[in-house]
Amino acid sequence: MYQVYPRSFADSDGDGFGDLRGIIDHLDHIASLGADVLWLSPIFVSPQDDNGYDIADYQAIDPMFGTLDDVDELVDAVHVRGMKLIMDLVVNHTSDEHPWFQESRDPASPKRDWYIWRPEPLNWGSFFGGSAWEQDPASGEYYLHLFSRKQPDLNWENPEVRQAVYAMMRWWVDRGVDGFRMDVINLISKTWPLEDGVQHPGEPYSFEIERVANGPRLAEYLEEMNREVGITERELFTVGEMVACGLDHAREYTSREHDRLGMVFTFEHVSLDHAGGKLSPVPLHLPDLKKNLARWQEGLAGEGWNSLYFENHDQPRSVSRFGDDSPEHRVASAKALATVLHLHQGTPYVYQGQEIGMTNAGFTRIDQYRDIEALGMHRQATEAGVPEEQVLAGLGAMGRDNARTPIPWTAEGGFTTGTPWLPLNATTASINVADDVADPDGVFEHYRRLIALRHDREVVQLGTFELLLPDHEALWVFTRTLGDERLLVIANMSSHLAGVPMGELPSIADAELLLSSVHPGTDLQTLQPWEARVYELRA
Ligand code: ISL
Repeated sequence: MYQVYPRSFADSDGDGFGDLRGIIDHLDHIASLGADVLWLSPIFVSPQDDNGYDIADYQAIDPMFGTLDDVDELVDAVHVRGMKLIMDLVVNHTSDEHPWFQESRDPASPKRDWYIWRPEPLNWGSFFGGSAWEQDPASGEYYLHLFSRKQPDLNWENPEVRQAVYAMMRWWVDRGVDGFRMDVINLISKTWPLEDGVQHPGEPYSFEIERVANGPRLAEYLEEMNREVGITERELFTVGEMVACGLDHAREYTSREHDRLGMVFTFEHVSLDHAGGKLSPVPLHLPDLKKNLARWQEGLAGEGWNSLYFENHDQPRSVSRFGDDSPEHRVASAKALATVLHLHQGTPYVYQGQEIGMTNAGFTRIDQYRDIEALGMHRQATEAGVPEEQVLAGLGAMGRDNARTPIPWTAEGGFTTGTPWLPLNATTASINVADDVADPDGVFEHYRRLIALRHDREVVQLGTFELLLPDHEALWVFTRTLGDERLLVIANMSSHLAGVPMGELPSIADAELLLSSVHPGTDLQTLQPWEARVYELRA
């Protein structure tokens, strides 16, 4: 899967925002990587309060991105290249500017019940800071918005809402799209009756995610959606973004026994380094990450399907977060991270720019940020007395704009002829698509080989997984086994040399080296910084 975040991908008309024509012009970049599916973040009409995750018309394209004709052309261009195209389905909430919500504001309207209204607010906090309940002057009542106040939650209890969503999905499928990435889909069923949550002393709101996630009717809604849209029947691709989703939920919603979701997209592994809150990141303890992924590998084996990702438009750049983004180690660490991730079982996701090892934005002032989450967190934390340097350090490490800077196509930029909506990275002269793609030892070429290996070898797709040396602080070692095929993956996830305890690993005598992240030495006694190797072991 290759994810495109359209506003930052490629600008064809010089307005500073990426657009559909820009994607069409650069499709060969994605195809040459070997991607099978392209996921487009939202391109629909939107006030852009949350960069398009606040939709005012599901069946029209925001003029900043282009037209429906451009979408039709993109669908064809994707299909001609043997790929599939999936759309972002954002139906936990709409924009407050959606006509459905505008009608709903009138208590006498038949659409009043399409959203969630109460005479008095509950004590719930929203994901973006502040209360999750907003008073509407039209009636004096409060509506629920789990995200910004411009993202009112739809009331999925109402069958008309569900049918309207399914009709919209069918319309897109008839237009040629191959499936959907479903935004926070496990929030659509709430636990009724809605009640105040437990509030911790000193905290302005309650944040009990279990009141709003994985509600009692979720399975029913997903099965109904599957039936009504013909998801299984038409072999459509679905991935459900699931916050607060553990292994049990993942199994429940992706097991082949039911027609619910094709796969989940989960968060445990990207929460390990900010357990105390996104603004207080702690250094990653490698064994935690290895063991977490291993637990999901074992827990879903034969019983569900997971997405494999280190980056998307909500996460910082992985080479800055889990790797080493210094000039000396950036390329090798990007390749080592790619190697371990792509050799797990599941569907690997490459987020635009990851394939050339892009780094974090490097912002140091709040006026450089555009993201509603970053601005909200900054306001809330500084009001609560957190020193500004601390807030900026947190955002610098974890803020969502880190991954939203425009793609540097060339050393000069090449994203737009105008002024980009968010500055390009200061490193563009040295980290850009043209230079990386031309380098046979570049990050792109390494991703291309990993993807080719997965396409060629069933053991990568389906082999069972075993983590070795789970507590080792620098080495990430595992095997994949299918019948008599067996792969050994061994990576030094540190910026120093690492000795390998050969006696504790399967013998690599006669093994074939399939891939490595740096030019390998002759033996395996000592690995270079960020050296990752994939061996095929003899049975
Ligand atoms: O990134 C996050 C984890 O801290 C959350 O901010 C994020 O909002 C959450 O993971 C859900 O994400 C999805 O829904 C949001 C939208 O802002 C995100 O971009 C989207 O991926 C609301 O639609």
